[in-house]
Amino acid sequence: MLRSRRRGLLARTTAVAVLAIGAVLAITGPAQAHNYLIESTPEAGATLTTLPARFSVITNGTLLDLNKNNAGFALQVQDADKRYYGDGCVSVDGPGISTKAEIGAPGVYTVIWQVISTDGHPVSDSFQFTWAPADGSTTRESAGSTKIPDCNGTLHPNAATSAASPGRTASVSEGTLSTILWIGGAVLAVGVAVVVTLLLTARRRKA
Ligand SMILES: [Cu+2]
Repeated sequence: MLRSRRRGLLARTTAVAVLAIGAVLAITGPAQAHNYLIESTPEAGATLTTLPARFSVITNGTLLDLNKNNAGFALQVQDADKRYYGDGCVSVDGPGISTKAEIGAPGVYTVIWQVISTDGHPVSDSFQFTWAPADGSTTRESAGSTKIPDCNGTLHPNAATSAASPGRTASVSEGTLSTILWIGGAVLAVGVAVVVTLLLTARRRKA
């Protein structure tokens, strides 16, 4: 008798807690969305047969080019031997970034990109494509460089961590705040669940 009542109490507490945590998740969830890639030139995994004017990455939302100096943005093209192609200059336009297309010998290339999300947080990723010029022409081939392109000295790729640090700092503090809110919400939810269950039990005992 006592055991079954206790089991019922546990089941009710769990059910209420799960519902409450679900509600907390539903509220805090959307705040953590970041920009993600929806389209690129070339497409990830594609075989490129003619060189476009520009390489680009388009995300799902407006990018945050706060100082209009492209800080924190990058679009690098690298071959299998880790040589970079292009001048490293990046244009930020709404939800996307682009750079003048330059490439070397036919083969597999990696595009490395980084943007500042709508919410101020840096997001980066990479994808590969294959360069196989249709006519076998090598007239547009560039020699590439072992150094990260710095857009004619205007970027400081090796100091990228310091350039991106305002975003990173914001990311840490906002992340911590959101974690505190989340844990606070979960603790509150469990507390409410326990109180509600105890009240229900007490009422049933009286009756
Ligand atoms: Cu964020």
